[in-house]
Amino acid sequence: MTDVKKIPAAVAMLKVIESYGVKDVFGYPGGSINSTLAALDQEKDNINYVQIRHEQVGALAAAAHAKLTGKIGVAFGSAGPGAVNLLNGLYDAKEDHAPVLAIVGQVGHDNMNYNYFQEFPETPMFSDVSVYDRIVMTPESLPHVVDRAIHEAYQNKGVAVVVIPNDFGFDEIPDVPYSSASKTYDKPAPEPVASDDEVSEALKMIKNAKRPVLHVGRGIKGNGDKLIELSKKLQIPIIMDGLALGYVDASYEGNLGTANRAASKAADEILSTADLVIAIGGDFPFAKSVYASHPFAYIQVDNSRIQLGRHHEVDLPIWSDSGSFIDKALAQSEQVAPSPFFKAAVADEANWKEYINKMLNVGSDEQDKSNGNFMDEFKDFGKHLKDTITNANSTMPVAPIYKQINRVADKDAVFSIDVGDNIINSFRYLDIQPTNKWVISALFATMGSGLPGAIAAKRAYPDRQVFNIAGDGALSMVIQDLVTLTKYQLPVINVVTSNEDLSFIKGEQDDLPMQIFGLQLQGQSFELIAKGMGVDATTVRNVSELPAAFDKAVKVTKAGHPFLIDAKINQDRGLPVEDLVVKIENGQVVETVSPNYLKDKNDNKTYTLPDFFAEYGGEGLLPLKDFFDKYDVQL
Ligand SMILES: Cc1ncc(C[n+]2csc(CCOP(=O)(O)OP(=O)(O)O)c2C)c(N)n1
Ligand SMILES: [Mg+2]
Repeated sequence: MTDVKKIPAAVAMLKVIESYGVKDVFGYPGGSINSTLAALDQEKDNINYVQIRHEQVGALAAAAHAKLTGKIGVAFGSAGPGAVNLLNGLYDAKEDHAPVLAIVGQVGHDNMNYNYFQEFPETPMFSDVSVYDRIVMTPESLPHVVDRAIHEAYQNKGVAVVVIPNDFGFDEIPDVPYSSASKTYDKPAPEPVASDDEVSEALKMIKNAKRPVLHVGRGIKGNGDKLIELSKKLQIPIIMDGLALGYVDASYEGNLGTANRAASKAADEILSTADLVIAIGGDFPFAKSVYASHPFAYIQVDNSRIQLGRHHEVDLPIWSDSGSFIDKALAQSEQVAPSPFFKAAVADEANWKEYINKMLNVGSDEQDKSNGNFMDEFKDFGKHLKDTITNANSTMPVAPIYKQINRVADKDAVFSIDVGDNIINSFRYLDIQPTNKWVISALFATMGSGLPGAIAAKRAYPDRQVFNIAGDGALSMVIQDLVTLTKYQLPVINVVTSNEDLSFIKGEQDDLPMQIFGLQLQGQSFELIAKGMGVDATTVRNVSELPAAFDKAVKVTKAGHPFLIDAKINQDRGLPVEDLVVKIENGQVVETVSPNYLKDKNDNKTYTLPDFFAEYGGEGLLPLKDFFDKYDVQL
């Protein structure tokens, strides 16, 4: 018998990972993960080690990679603190059902269970976050366990954790083929299909409804055009969950955008008056709020059985993929006559879009007030500290920044959007088309996800333009990884909306029985920080300076280098559509501003809806009733 060639077990592990098409592994070294690093060195022609500066960034990048590409993301960290730091990103993957493999270091097997330095039982720590969580027991089983882990992460849409006693990774094992699921894991499973009877029952309910609404989530991916066809044919307005953004053409007049807080006024208003909601393929994390206004009938279509009935009592649950449900609904229905409710919804949304357009263009006619290069001004650090580093009462509104992003964004740009007001603002102002890709920490909603998402995006799509759009609080949480953009020359356009505030939380505190507390952030110059890390940058304080800053960002990034724009913006709250309360009483629409919002207004004047809109520059916005009256909507 010929001798079988032997290779280190960690190299065998990497060969398994490579067989699934993985190109990048995000991680950070430590004593207990050295055997994996040695293997990454040995395999460097076949797989890339991407060194991030904090394990949470690696895990968030792996999660973002999985969300953007649909393919497994891989992150690693060492035992103890490295493992703990991974958790934030792994929870993000768990919550957004992203397949991620986490390779976690452990002390050598002969030191385990002796309370050795940095040793502690890791599997219990990862048990909640994972769909698969194993410690490797022999060097020979390492490739097998990793193969299973990847397969489980894909099948169960979550995090698989493999803890490796460090010495096992160095041990030589026979270089033999091992059973691998890499050839079969991505074969599509048959999709459930709605029956003809279920579809005709749904169509009957729609026919009997006066105010039906389509509420769609990310399950609509790939079927946005069909949905629009159905919306036109049956005269039903579309409301989206945030994750459906980009999947349904935003310029279609019957697409009202998203509901809840990061929302369009029309979406919230119209949903509050629906007598039938047809929900398709969504997780709807805010169902408890957005469905609370009043009773309505509910049809739910989902390709995952476990989702059915999760958000609302279901009158008609349909276990089906969205495309085949819509195909059948189109085939089995007739064109419906123009409906007053649909017309009113379209007009309401058009009115909102006019407002959005107005906000995007605020200050466009401003003269350029820039006074030279910021770095030139920065000669006397102490003297200029207040004026040049902080936003020093900046009055620049946020919306014109999005106008610039929309202006310079390539058709297939990738947007990584961090948590904070930028979620609300990007849902309202960012032009996300089906040709774009975008990523957020949706359900876990962790601050600091923007930069890791941009790193992952640029690694996965080197030829596409990538934006990281982050608040000052959010970027600060992962700011050390700006240097990762330099290290790997990842030409990301970073846009920081610096308001020296945790504005998203301020909006919440504003509506609570409390003073605003604990939210003010110390100002800092992101331009200087970025430059200190090798990322070219500029500071912008006026709308008139924005076009030049964005032109420069495009120029620098097209030349292959990262860029950062520190946009010093004001602290204004965006129009809080969530404070509008719409009810139907005695056959009339009654729309008011929530008492939580009004509590601070202790003047005795009556406060009307136009007063509310005007506070946010929305003088042209009209109450829902105007549209219902105009089109004679029956209630
Ligand atoms: C890790 C983490 N900590 C706290 C929060 C709660 N939180 C959500 S948004 C937000 C404020 C974000 O501030 P910033 O990034 O400055 O954006 P802004 O809202 O000011 O535009 C906070 C504190 C969170 N989501 N994630
Ligand atoms: Mg902020």
